[in-house]
Parts: sequence; C-alpha cells; structure tokens
Amino acid sequence: MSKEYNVAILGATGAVGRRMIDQLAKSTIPVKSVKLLASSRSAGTHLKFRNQDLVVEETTPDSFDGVDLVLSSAGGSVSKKFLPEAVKRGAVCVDNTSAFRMDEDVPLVVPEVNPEALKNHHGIIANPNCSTIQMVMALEPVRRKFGLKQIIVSTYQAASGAGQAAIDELKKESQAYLDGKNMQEDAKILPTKGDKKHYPLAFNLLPQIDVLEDSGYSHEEWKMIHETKKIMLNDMNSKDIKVTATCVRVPVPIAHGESVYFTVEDESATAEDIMDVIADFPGDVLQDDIKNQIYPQPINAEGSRDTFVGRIRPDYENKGAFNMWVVSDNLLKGAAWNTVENAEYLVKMGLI
Ligand code: NAP
Ligand code: 3JN
Repeated sequence: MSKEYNVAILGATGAVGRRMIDQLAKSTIPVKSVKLLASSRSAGTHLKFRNQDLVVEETTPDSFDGVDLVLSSAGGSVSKKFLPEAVKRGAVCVDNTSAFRMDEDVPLVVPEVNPEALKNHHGIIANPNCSTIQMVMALEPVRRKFGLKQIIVSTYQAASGAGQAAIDELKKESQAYLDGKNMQEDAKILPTKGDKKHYPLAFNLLPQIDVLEDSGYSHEEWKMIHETKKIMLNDMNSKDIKVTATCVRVPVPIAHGESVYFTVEDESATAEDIMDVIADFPGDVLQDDIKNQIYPQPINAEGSRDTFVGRIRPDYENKGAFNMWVVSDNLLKGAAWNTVENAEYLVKMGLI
C-alpha cells in the first residue's frame, strides 16, 4: 500500500489557508489526517475537509508531532517561528511566505518550471510570490525555446493579495463612494498594513505593494526581480536575464493582471511562435483571439488553477521584443494551488 500522509495546514483560517484546505481535498496526495492550525484568535473554529468537520487548533511547536507534511501560510514571522520546529520533528514544509525564499538551501519552486529543484530540499520548500508565479508560468516556455534577455513587467494586483481584510476594505470603500461618503476613514490596511499612511483603493490605483525601499523599488518589485532569477536561473542575482518591475494595486477583488514586455535571444521568433509554445505549456491557457475580443480577464480567472495569457504581439520597433497580458487567480496558482502542487510533486518524486 502507498504511504498516506498526516498533513497540517498552518494559517488554515486565512484567505489562502481556506483555499489550501480545498486544494488539498482535490489533490492526488493520499491524506491520512488533516490538522488545521491558526492563532488563539480562531482556535475552536469549525472548518470542513472533504466531509470531515475539523476544529482549528492554536499553533504550538508540539502541534507538529507526528505530522509528515506542513502547508504553511500564516505570514513570514509565523513561518520563521514554527517551521524549523516542524522540520526538527520530521515534517517536510511547503511555505507560502517570503521567510525562506532567498535561503540558499531552500528550493523556490513552480512545479511546471523548475521541479528538479525540489530534490535539493532540506525540509523546507518555498512557494514564490503570486506575481512572480504567473509571470514565470507565461515566460518559461518562451525562455526554453527562444531564450530570454529582458523582462519589463507592470502588475495590476488584486486586493486579496493583502488578505481577506483588504477585500473587506475594498468593499466598504466602494459602498462609501457610491453613497457619496468619504472613503478615507475606511482605509486602514492598504497600501500596506504596517506603513504610516493608508489610502483608499476603491476607484483608485496604488503604486505601492509592500514597503518602499531606499532603492526606489517596493519590496514586491524586489521580490519579482530576484525570485524570477532564482526560479529560472537558480541564481537570485544572475545577470543573464535583466528584470525590472512596477507593482500596482488595483480595485479588483481576486486575480492579478500583468503587462509583460520581453525580449528574446532568437530574433526569428514570431508572435505566432510565442503563442504556440505558451499554448503547449502545462498550466497555461492561451486566450488570444483579437478578432473576437478574447483575452484574459480577472473575473474569468477567479477559481481556476490555470495561468491565462493573451494580447501577444510584437514590438514593431524592436526586433525580438514582444508584449503580452497575463492573468491568474493569485490565491490559487499564486498561492494555495502552487503550494499543494509542490506537495503533490514531492509525493510523486518520492521526496517526502
Ligand atoms: P489572512 O487572510 O490574513 O490569514 C492569515 C492566517 O494566518 C490566518 O489563518 C491567521 O489565523 C494565521 N495566523 C496569523 N498569526 C498567526 C500566529 N501567530 N500563529 C498561527 N497562525 C497565525 O492572510 P492570507 O491572505 O491568507 O495570507 C497569509 C500569508 O500568506 C501572508 O502573510 C503571506 O505571507 C502569504 N501570502 C503569500 C502570497 C504569495 O504571493 N505567494 C499571497 C498571499 C499571501 P487567525 O484566524 O487565528 O488570525
Ligand atoms: O500583495 C500581493 O498581491 C501579494 C502579497 C504577498 C505577500 C503578502 C504579505 C506577506 C507576501 C508574499 O508572499 O510575498 C508576504 C510575505 O510572506 O512576505
């Protein structure tokens, strides 16, 4: 009989954690038991895994006794505190936070792109940032066939990237705006929770995701640049592909959009060639039919595990350069599904 796994979900009550429960239920992982972990705030909450009623427990180091697999999404400081404890107790952890992403001995994995990196794990595997995941999903088939020289990306990121509370904030502000009221008093989280100022997102755009650094870039932009290099080239500082990013929060609840400009080494590549390799790549769906106004949209991507790519067109003024538009559900492929998919690969590859 094949091995069955005792699984713990850390951050189970969150926007991502709830989707992890659902993705695990739909996965190919043979599950023996599931433990739902969060803080003392939600200990005692009842949630369902398949038809089982489960009670959320407060997380302590001993919560990981007897656990084989941890799916973690409770924020970076919680991961730093508890995942080494889980590893000590023999668990393998797939972590959806940035806590360990840049550690040398921690693979940063999108399973369709760099599954071999999983072989180098020492107990922790990191899930990349949602904006990075959907971009590398769209660009990896292009890199493999035509080589990539440069990426210039602008993101259009949904409110849910900042958690359930940010979705609630967007809804409240939208209602206030429609009622002719001042939205400022509802702005308590965005652009980023810990920062000094908060601005309304409803009917607005915020060119700040995560903190702004002395370099002039936001930390989200920094993540996109260095995570892309680590995933594609196994070197977070590689100069082999130049990457720059502008990250913007938009008043959309779920699913991030990205405008991606890229240049390839093989300048004979055409837009049709680019479409063909993307259409053939597992997990990518080509939605590119301009005569019929078919292109990716967040409202259609919500709830799907796929990455949708369209508006692929050449830059007619620069050879070997293209534009495209990429949309994916940031809470699924960008978070919960990629985490569970990494765990599926660990099982399939005999690495857990
Ligand atoms: P969320 O809706 O605010 O949920 C946070 C979860 O963490 C809740 O289950 C919360 O439990 C739990 N938690 C908070 N403090 C805890 C503690 N001290 N001990 C145990 N559990 C604790 O946030 P979310 O949107 O699901 O995101 C959660 C984290 O996932 C983020 O902080 C981020 O690190 C990561 N994330 C990554 C991506 C990505 O790009 N890959 C995208 C989104 C989020 P309570 O119910 O008890 O408060
Ligand atoms: O804002 C978004 O759209 C994505 C947010 C991701 C996020 C939010 C809070 C903390 C992260 C992440 O995964 O990079 C983190 C974090 O763990 O640093």
